[in-house]
Amino acid sequence: SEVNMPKKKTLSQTVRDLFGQLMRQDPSTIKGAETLMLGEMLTLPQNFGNIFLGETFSSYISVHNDSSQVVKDILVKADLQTSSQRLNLSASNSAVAELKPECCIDDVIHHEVKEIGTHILVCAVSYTTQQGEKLYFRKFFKFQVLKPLDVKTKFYNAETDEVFLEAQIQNITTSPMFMEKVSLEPSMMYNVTELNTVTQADKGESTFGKMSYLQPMDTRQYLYCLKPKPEYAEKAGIIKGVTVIGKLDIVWKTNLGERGRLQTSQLQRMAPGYGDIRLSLDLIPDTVNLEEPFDIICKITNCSERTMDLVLEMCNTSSIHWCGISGRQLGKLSPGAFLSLPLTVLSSVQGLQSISGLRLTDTFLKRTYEYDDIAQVCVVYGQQVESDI
Ligand SMILES: *[C@@H]1O[C@H](CO)[C@@H](O)[C@H](O)[C@H]1NC(C)=O
Ligand SMILES: *[C@@H]1O[C@H](CO)[C@@H](O)[C@H](O)[C@H]1NC(C)=O
Ligand SMILES: *[C@@H]1O[C@H](CO)[C@@H](O)[C@H](O)[C@H]1NC(C)=O
Ligand SMILES: *[C@@H]1O[C@H](CO)[C@@H](O)[C@H](O)[C@H]1NC(C)=O
Ligand SMILES: *[C@@H]1O[C@H](CO)[C@@H](O)[C@H](O)[C@H]1NC(C)=O
Ligand SMILES: CC(=O)N[C@H]1CO[C@H](CO)[C@@H](O)[C@@H]1O
Repeated sequence: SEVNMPKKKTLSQTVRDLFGQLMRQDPSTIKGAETLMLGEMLTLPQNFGNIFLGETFSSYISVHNDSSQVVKDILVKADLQTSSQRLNLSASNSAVAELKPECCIDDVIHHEVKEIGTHILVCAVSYTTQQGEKLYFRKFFKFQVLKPLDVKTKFYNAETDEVFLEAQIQNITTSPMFMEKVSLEPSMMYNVTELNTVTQADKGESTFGKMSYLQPMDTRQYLYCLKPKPEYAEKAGIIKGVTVIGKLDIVWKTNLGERGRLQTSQLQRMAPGYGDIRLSLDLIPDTVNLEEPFDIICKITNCSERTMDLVLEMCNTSSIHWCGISGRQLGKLSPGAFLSLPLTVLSSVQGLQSISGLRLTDTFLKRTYEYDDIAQVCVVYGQQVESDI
């Protein structure tokens, strides 16, 4: 008896012609390679080729009677041994009553690979001969599951409560790969905007162009903007510690059109520490005139659990000058509540200037909180700047 191992695909002549034609049109194909690759493909059976994490491993198992005898009670088992577990891939547990000479038992097994490293497909066949002898044999087929992509993520906290997520996805395979989908499924706290199209409005062309191929070892950066949903936005100022942002969902296809899919685990972000009192800017112009006062709106959020009595001081820096009275009392703020404070400021120096020098003092504990580099503004000389903020 014999187990004839996987024939990945059987291609009819028409399909081969069509394939060759498509290969010639495919920009990732090297000239003349279409026949070469087809040749390789048709000799695949002894070799599984590459299998990547997230793809579905499929195999055709055929048990054929090479003998001149009818055999009985044939049981075929297919197990997949990974480094951590043994999986049962058999479709059924029932034995086939008899197998006549030249006949086969056919089975197709599927398994979505979820582990990297060495996998061994173990096919075990037991049967009974006409003489009543119970026989058993096994065949092993070893293959490697490789990691297809390398994913790195970075978070950027905006001055508003928005969070920007940059996902770097690198093709680390040696086979052509077509990126079908890369999306972010946000956690329930956030709404997401994908920033990977040239024009946002019409969800137009991808920033990566029409071709969704990754060049060798190339990395692509996908960008997402996450906004806390209204019901969470108020609390955003007082969220402390780790928050769940969401997970990335990546779908690709390899050269035979097999689809692979990977989801990252929940991405987590350490919320920036705001201390007891958070000061952020709600409104600030981009560009202002030199030595001309401009208005900003500060937002002061109570992130504390204790009673405070706050006094606002405004300290001039070498370039930033605060207009108005320093040392003013701010009213009462319940926990999580915020206060909008319009302030006027001017810059005596040109260029990109940091808004700095705000001090909040808690008169109970006599503790002063310093707020420097809150935001930046571009200061220009003599030009008429539109002062809509
Ligand atoms: C393997 O799975 C099949 C289908 O779910 C089941 O019928 C069979 O009993 C299982 N075999 C073993 C050894 O668990
Ligand atoms: C966020 O998503 C919810 C639905 O999940 C929607 O009702 C709401 O308008 C969205 N908010 C923004 C700012 O897009
Ligand atoms: C992916 O990268 C490998 C080398 O790292 C390269 O050989 C292969 O062609 C790349 N795939 C695509 C679709 O660019
Ligand atoms: C912030 O909230 C706490 C808790 O209620 C309160 O005791 C404290 O006075 C508030 N701080 C300010 C500055 O209003
Ligand atoms: C800060 O600068 C402004 C504008 O030049 C000026 O009116 C104010 O007196 C300065 N404050 C201090 C404390 O020097
Ligand atoms: C009786 C009969 O045809 N037996 C066949 C079982 O299969 C082997 C291999 O194909 C043949 O050689 C036998 O003749």
